[in-house]
Order: sequence, then structure tokens, then C-alpha cells
Amino acid sequence: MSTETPAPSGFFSRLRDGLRKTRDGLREKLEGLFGGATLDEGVLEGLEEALLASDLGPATTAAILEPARAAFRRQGATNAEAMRALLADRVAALLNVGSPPAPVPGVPPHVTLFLGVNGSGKTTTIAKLAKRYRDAGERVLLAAGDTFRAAAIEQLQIWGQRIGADVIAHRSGADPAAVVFDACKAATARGIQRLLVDTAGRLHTRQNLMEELKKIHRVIAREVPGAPHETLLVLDATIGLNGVAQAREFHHAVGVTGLIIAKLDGTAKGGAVVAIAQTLQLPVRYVGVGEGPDDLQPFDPREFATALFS
Ligand SMILES: Nc1nc2c(ncn2[C@@H]2O[C@H](COP(=O)(O)OP(=O)(O)OP(=O)(O)O)[C@@H](O)[C@H]2O)c(=O)[nH]1
Ligand SMILES: [Mg+2]
Repeated sequence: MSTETPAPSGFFSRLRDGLRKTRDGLREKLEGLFGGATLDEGVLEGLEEALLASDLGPATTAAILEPARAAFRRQGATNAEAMRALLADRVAALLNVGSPPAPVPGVPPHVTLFLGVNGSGKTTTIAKLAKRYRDAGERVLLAAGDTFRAAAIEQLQIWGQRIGADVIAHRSGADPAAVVFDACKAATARGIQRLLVDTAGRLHTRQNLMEELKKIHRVIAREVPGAPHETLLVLDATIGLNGVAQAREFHHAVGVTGLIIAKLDGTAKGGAVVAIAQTLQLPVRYVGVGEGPDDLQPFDPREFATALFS
């Protein structure tokens, strides 16, 4: 956790604070490298090591360094400031993938389905997003689609109470598709603007989980026209590049439309965000930078890239 006090409302300083561990790792290496007035081949090699150490992965690191190498070849040498700008531009470009979120439907509800392995941060992220929507004056309903893990339903209900959102829940062990069916019906009947669907992160097997998520997705698509409007995969930033394989598995099974990277504040592997977005060609929608209800930031590629290298 951070020891600096972040500016309360400054988006950029909150993001910088969340990225602190990743940036400190990079900065230490970059400052050593960029200490001299000009850059040489040795600096490029050092740069490659620094980027790899922040979990950018070999392919993304190569893609980031390509324009830097070209500039170096063309000019023989280039200065540290120009190099930082090149790197930030490139990272921003690599993060600029996928489509923007679908527009809010003319007829409510807008439905978001949340996926992710156990402990990745789904329920907390749902609470944070629900609070954003509530603060914007929207009516929010939560669906307790994780009926498998002990106390998962209660956890969502407690968040619902804190935030002022109703929760549709059945008993522990009930069929999640039936919960989601009821939630879709209730959201439509009550004119709810945002329905957020929580799901299990673990069942008896991973195959069971994927089958269940497909079923839930089908129920939503059948009950609400055009839904789910977003299918967001919540990844734990602390697993770094392992997120690539996880994202691939969920995307293949269910069809993900965007990513949420939780726990960015707890890792020096924040570079993996770039690798995951680029490899899967999926946009990052939000990042989690703490455990509190306000610790969620809309994701902006340019701001992220700037925060990474500043
Ligand atoms: N530091 C930090 N912790 C977070 C963040 N997001 C979630 N957490 C913590 O991560 C832990 C797991 O979060 P949950 O939201 O319960 O994860 P989940 O994916 O719903 O887990 P299951 O219900 O077991 O599948 C909790 O202790 C959260 O407080 C974040 O952005 N930063
Ligand atoms: Mg959960």
C-alpha cells in the first residue's frame, strides 16, 4: 500500500499512485540508463531488460522498442527525453485496441456480465462500479450469480446495502442461470438502468465453470434484447503475464468485450496490462487501484502510458 497521500480527486495522481510499484521498478532502471546525454546500443539492451522486468512480455517489449531502435539507427543517438516520449507514445498506441463500449440502450436495462477466476476481484469491482452508477443517479440491480463459494451471496448483499442497490439472490447452491433469469426479469419490470451480474470464479472443474458461464450468457441474451452489453473479464494484476492465458481461456469460452485490471496498486508487474490488451486485442475499461469503493478508474491509454514513464 502507498505511503504517499494521493490527491483526493486527481485522477492522474491516483493512477500514478496505483502504478507506483511498476513505475518505481521501471524508473530506477531507466534513470540509470538515461543518466548519460546520449543513448547507445547498450541502453537499448538495458531498456529491453527493464520492460521485461515489468512483465511486458517479449512480443510487446519488441513492439514497444521497435520505433526506439529505428530512431536510434536513423540518428545514431537520441536523447533520454525523446526516448521516454517514444516509449509512452508506443505504449498508448498498443493499448488502443478493441471497440468503445456499446452505447447505453434506449430501453433499459444495460447488462454487464462479470467473469474471472476466484479472488481476481469481480465482486469488489461490481461494488465499485455500482457505486459510480449510483453516484450518477442511476438505478442499479445486482445479480448474485456466484452460488458456489460459501458466503459469496452475503458478500454481494452487504455491498448492495452499503451502496444502495438491490440484490437478486437465491439460496447457496442454487442454479446460477435461474438467479440471472430472475434478475433480468426484475430489472426489466422495475425499469432498472444497470444490471451487474456477479459469477463464480471456481466450480468443481474449470470446464464446469466455462459451461456455466456460457449458460448464463445465453440466458441474458435471451431475456434482454442486445444484452449482455458488456462482458468484462476481471484480472488480478499481481499475476502479471499469467493473465494472458487466463484471458484467452475466458475469451474463447464466452466472448469477452473488455478487461478490468484489479489490484494494480499491489504489483510491479503492471506492464502486463499492455501485453494482455495487445495479445488479445481487448480494450481495458477500468483499473482497480485499491480495496475501497472509490478505488476504480476508467482506463485511458494515454494517461496510463504517461503515468508509466513519468
Ligand atoms: N489492493 C487491492 N485489492 C483489491 C482490488 N480489487 C479487489 N481487491 C481485493 O481482492 C480480494 C478478492 O476480491 P473479490 O472481489 O472478493 O474477488 P472475486 O473475484 O469476487 O472472488 P471470488 O468471489 O472468490 O471468485 C478482496 O480482498 C478485495 O478487497 C484492488 O483494486 N486493489
Ligand atoms: Mg466474488
